[in-house]
Amino acid sequence: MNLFLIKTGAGILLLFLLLGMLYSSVWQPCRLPPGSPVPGAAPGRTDVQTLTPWLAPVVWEGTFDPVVLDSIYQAKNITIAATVFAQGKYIRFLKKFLETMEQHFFTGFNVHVFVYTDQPNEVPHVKMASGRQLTVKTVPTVNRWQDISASRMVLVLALIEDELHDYADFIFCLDVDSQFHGRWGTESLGDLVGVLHPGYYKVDRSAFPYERRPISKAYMAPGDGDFYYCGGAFGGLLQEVHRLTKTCSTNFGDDATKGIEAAWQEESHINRYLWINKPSKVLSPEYLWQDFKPREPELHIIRFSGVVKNYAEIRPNV
Ligand code: UD2
Repeated sequence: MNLFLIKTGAGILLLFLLLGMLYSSVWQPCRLPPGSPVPGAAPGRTDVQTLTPWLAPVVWEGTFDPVVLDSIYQAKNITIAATVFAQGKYIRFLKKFLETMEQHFFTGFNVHVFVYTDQPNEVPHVKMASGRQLTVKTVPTVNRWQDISASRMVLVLALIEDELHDYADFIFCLDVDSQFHGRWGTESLGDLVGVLHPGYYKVDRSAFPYERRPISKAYMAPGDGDFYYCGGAFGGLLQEVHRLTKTCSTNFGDDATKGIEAAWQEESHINRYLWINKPSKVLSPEYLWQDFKPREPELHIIRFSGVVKNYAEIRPNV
């Protein structure tokens, strides 16, 4: 009897051993050995900061796989809105902006561009691919460039509230005196997205041109701040950009009632906002370079860049 039990036990043990061996021989090839890259993984970068201290990615060429990202967002059938202001002599920049945007900005996705101008008849006709459209918004002529730059917040806020909330998912607000040179796509999407200013990403924080007067709502005390973000490009989810534009336009208005204007108008308010409300994604200066700057070695691609301009000639005031 005892011998029978021993034999049965050994038989069951052998059966389990055999099943275990069969399982591992069948499934082992499907497991990734330790350290294996995820399919489609980008090589990554070690020469630049690719993660903020609050764990937001800093997007540089080589840190993402565009094919993987596009397939994720294509399945969601998203719509991206973009705003651009072309008032006064800045209308001259619009054609190249729109033409290059068509080539590089979210190609293959639903895009709705809103052009704000005081010269609607001068808006160039640029052929757009299916799923992409342009709407012209006529605004009054303004005679101070500072007011044009700053009024964008109020108008973008109104656009989100009045028109976009029904159908757009993300929005980007961009300067018109710029051109696209390379892909600007789904890798840039995030809840709240700021772009590192090309003039300050290698500069000590103490030299950032934040608003330093405590009376201003854009005030940044010495030691405050993470990065210096540019005013010429920012974006994110509709509801996040709604919060940003609402806060910044209210703060800008509060400053105006006290008779002050922040050092860099809405850019100063954006910087204060993004210090308190950390962006979930930070775009490298690839996403807003400046043509007058020599190219730096860490810049493997320039996606969007401000053209060289003569301020004295194009601005309505000095
Ligand atoms: C910086 C910022 C800009 C804004 C400004 C502070 C970048 C690259 N640029 O650029 O976004 O924060 O500082 O106010 O970060 N505009 C017109 N007509 C005008 C003047 C301005 O349409 O007569 C619009 C246009 O879309 C232009 C934008 O306002 O791109 C910003 O004006 P800017 O380019 O003169 O500002 P700038 O170069 O000082």
